Amino acid sequence: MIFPANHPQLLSGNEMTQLIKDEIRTKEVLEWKGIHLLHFSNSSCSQKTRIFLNLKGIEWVSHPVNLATDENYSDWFLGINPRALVPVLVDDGEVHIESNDILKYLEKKFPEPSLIPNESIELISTLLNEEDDLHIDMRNISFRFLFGNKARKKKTSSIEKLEEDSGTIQGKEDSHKIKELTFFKDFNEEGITDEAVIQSVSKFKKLYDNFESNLSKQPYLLGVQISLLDIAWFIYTHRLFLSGYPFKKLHPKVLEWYKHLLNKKEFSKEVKEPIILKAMRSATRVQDKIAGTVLSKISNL
Ligand SMILES: N[C@@H](CCC(=O)N[C@@H](CS)C(=O)NCC(=O)O)C(=O)O
Repeated sequence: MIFPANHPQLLSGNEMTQLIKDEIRTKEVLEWKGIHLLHFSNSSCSQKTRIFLNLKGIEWVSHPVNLATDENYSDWFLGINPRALVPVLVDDGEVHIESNDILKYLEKKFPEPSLIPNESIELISTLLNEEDDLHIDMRNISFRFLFGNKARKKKTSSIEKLEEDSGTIQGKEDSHKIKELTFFKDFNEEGITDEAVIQSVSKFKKLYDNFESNLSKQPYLLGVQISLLDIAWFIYTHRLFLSGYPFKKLHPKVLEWYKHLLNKKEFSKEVKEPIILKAMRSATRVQDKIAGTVLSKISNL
């Protein structure tokens, strides 16, 4: 597959998720020059964005936002993303949110090396929407099996703050915010239930069955060359792998592809697990083993 360098069909700037200048309440970012990324070390969408930046060799300024202390609910952060989510890209004072839109924007600005092949733009956009639609499913798995069902409880004050925030996106009240609020309210109340795990895992399994057949014919998800789709799915696969999803048994080709990507430094350095998270994951795994509630058992895989 040939990957041309220019992308005339990529979305134009105003079709992407970019805040209008007047919507940016944290005015200091208007003065920032160059590429700045607001991100969190262990956030999957931030990891995806950082791997993309690494592969492109783009220079960027790092602004860590600590999700563990709800820093994303500060007035400062809500002033650049009223959804209270990372990552956020600031490029010469312009504010872009939504990781897949950020990456499409960067692809257009930095076409080499190509990570969105011209002939696959529509396909990639569709598949990236599918990936984004699974974000809450990914959260269900991560929160249940990696962070433990109690560890990421959201402060009521943070939930109320997001509920009351009046920030808009592209001139409109944000319809996505309700999804975030619902997730965290439900999570605070009952954690991630077995039922939620079963449903989320079955969605992933269906997609991995397709990937398994693609990857038995070609090295990367879209062909012979690495693309943004590989980066996006590498991150999900990494999370599922650490959560105990049985790749070896169900999707050996996917496992091979994942390990091949993990061997690349641009990938491995972004998913390095901090000791504290590794300890939380191990403790969760031990408890699950004792209770007979590991992922494969709950999901009957
Ligand atoms: N669709 C969004 C999802 C972003 C998202 O959910 N980010 C998570 C981290 S991966 C976040 O900021 N969560 C806030 C929290 O946990 O408080 C994107 O692709 O950028």
